[in-house]
Amino acid sequence: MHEKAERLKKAPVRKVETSPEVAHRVPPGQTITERFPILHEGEVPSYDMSTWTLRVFGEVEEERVFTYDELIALPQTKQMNDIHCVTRWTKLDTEWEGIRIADLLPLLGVKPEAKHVMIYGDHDYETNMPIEDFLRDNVMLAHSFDGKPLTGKHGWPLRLLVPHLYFWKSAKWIRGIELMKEDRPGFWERNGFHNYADPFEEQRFSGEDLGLPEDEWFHKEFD
Ligand SMILES: Nc1nc2c(c(=O)[nH]1)N[C@H]1C(S)=C(S)[C@@H](COP(=O)(O)O)O[C@H]1N2
Ligand SMILES: [Mo]
Repeated sequence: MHEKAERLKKAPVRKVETSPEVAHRVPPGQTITERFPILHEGEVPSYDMSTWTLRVFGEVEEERVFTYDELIALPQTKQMNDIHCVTRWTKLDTEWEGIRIADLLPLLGVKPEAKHVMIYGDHDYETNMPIEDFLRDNVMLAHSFDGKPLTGKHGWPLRLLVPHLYFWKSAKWIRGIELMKEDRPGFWERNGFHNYADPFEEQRFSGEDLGLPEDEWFHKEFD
């Protein structure tokens, strides 16, 4: 098992009071933060936007390679939602703008055989989910946070946003979307983390029962 999953299981939980008005929005075992912690593997990538592309392929009628300008020309949506990281922080009322997956995918013609998706982000990041989750109303390719373009550390130029699953499913620096007949585990899903990852069900880990994750995010870089 990946050492991150092992470490999280053994660590203590930081207890912070949650006010009663928002308690129903905070999944079990989570702590609210005003910060925006930064978590990823590897270096923040840099891009030449004249050559940057997003490839959508697999079980679609017509595969497409989108430039950034083509995506920005599509209908844009603003939304507010909460986000929940498996390292136990929850951030309420985060504001995003981008292109809804439900507006994008129909342009290619999704084949009925498409049941799952694999998301590809730099560098070699992969994460998977069922297609009905991917097509939910508030799942988007986000380019802005809090009214401003995403910072490099948070996924500029484009990241996935999947509010109803733990935040590792929200791949930063997204470059590809594969529609698949069969499910396949992504990076963290192969390394001790849950395949589906519903925060309200506390689906943190695969295999054994839940341990007590640490509050390691508290010491991470944030903005
Ligand atoms: N490409 C890529 N996307 C990624 C990751 C990564 O390592 N690479 N880490 C994931 C994890 S584990 C989390 S918790 C969130 C963190 O996003 P943030 O840094 O904007 O808070 O990004 C997710 N997306
Ligand atoms: Mo994470």
